[in-house]
Amino acid sequence: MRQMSNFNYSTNFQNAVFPNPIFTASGCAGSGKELAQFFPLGEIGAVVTKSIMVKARSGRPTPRMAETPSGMLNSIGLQGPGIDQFIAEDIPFLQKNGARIVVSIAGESVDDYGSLARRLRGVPGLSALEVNISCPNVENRGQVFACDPIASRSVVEVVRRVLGGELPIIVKLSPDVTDIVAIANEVISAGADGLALINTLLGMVIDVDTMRPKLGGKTGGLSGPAIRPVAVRAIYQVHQAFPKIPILGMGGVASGGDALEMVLAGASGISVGTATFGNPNAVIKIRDELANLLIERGFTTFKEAVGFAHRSENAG
Ligand code: RRO
Repeated sequence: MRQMSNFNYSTNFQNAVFPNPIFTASGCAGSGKELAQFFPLGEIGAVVTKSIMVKARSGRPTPRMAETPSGMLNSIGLQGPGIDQFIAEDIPFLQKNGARIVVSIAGESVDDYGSLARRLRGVPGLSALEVNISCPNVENRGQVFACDPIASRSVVEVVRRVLGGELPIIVKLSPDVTDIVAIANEVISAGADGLALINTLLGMVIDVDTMRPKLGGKTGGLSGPAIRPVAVRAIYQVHQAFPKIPILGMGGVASGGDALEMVLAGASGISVGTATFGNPNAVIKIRDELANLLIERGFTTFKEAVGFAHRSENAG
């Protein structure tokens, strides 16, 4: 990186401060064990853990992945060890490895989210909570809280009530809605400190030889470069409506240029997910590329660049 010493790369989500804005994306790096073989976890902004539920869960039938043009479908179905084992094993591992930790939670009911927040209250070493209300791989669409403004509000209200002001709450929204700004408005007024934009889009692939869906769960979440323009649009719209609410942007970021696009649209942090499957060092590569691009463009702090596309539009 060029002249990094004069460049302030730090970002924050409410009172959680990160030395740089490049995070893992929930679900794409587990609890960091695999990535820790490639780089010290403390070198990235934060590890966002795979969304954890109250109980252990084995997930959906295989196959659980399918390649698509410029992307992939996943149909994992919230596989995980459950909150107790996660707190006992995964958090201590991340702490020992110097990671800043954003814990992602997911539930089948509003009560589940309350229970998860209660279990996490007082756990040391956490930077923030990601409240995932937008997993597409659930048994019915009624469980995709983020598609319904009232359900979205109820989840965030309960988490806020349980946590008080203990941790910043970042709520993860779905792009599969008519008006993402309306959902953002509900969760912000219910107490969200930040938003994670976007989860995967619901998709499907049919194998023309077997003439059946390729995924065991039939449908899956579409990620990768194919969805990046959808993510940039969502970030831009939400930042325009709520310029003070920090956004963790994600969806097909594979280079510093891709990350810069999201920052200019209004993201205060960037999660890298699908790119990690092809290159386990993608998060580090993107961290360095983005810093260089910002320095080349004359920025002395990362924060000056957040939402710049809106400002230049106004100026022009
Ligand atoms: O576990 C999954 O299948 C999954 C989740 Br929780 C999510 O939020 N997004 C996604 O694409 N897959």
